[in-house]
Amino acid sequence: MAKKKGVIRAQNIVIFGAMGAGKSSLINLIADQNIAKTGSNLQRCTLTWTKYVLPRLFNNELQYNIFDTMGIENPELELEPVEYHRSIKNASQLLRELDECGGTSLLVYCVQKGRDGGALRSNYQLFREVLYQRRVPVVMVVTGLEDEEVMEKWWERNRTALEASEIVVEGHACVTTLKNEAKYEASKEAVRELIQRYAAVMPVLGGWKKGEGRISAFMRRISLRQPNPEDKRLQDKG
Ligand SMILES: Nc1nc2c(ncn2[C@@H]2O[C@H](COP(=O)(O)OP(=O)(O)OP(=O)(O)O)[C@@H](O)[C@H]2O)c(=O)[nH]1
Ligand SMILES: [Mg+2]
Repeated sequence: MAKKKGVIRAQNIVIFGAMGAGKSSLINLIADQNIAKTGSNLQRCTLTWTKYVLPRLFNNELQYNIFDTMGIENPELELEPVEYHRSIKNASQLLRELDECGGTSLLVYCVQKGRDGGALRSNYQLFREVLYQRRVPVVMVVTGLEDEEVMEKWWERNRTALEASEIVVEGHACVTTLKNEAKYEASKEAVRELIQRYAAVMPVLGGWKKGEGRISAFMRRISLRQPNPEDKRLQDKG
């Protein structure tokens, strides 16, 4: 089929995870430049997002749009009604924007060593199951591993706990995002490879209109319930 002139083909990638997990640092690692603001951000999580456009990430004609999102930190704590409604509205706007950009190719779950906020499963469920009903591939990137002799060991120690929490991902990378670390280049390559390998060639539409009902049902469910016993603690605390 002939290419339409002037149309930029793009892949949309959504980074999600708890507050402070290293999502923005991960975007800087992928881009190999400081484009996303990092550091403590005291805003409450109401599912807002920032879109970063990377026109030439790989040696191909695709543009990569990376969406840096703010997930739900403590879903077990009751959300203020105004935050609850804002979260639902923001999530459906995110879906709408992703649909308008052509659909989503990959979900990247960002987790940081030693920071288990207890929302591990809820964040996964929200993005993987509620927004996309398991139709978009999901991978995990674990940050903060510069002190591990072999970063991959984190995965070996924690994979059982993740599986017990029913967090299943297609692929993973164990990394550090810190530029002055010796493992920085290897981390960048590992994450870039993960994106190339797992991003769906056919992007998936979230159906934002239908999405609103699903999102509000999920938010209602998590704001009413006690901590999820299936949300297993990761072994790493260091
Ligand atoms: N040691 C270490 N610190 C990291 C790493 N990645 C991120 N950090 C630090 O973790 C903190 C949070 O990183 P951010 O990238 O801002 O995390 P975020 O998920 O975007 O945070 P919010 O946007 O607030 O949800 C910062 O102080 C980062 O410097 C890493 O690989 N190693
Ligand atoms: Mg951030």
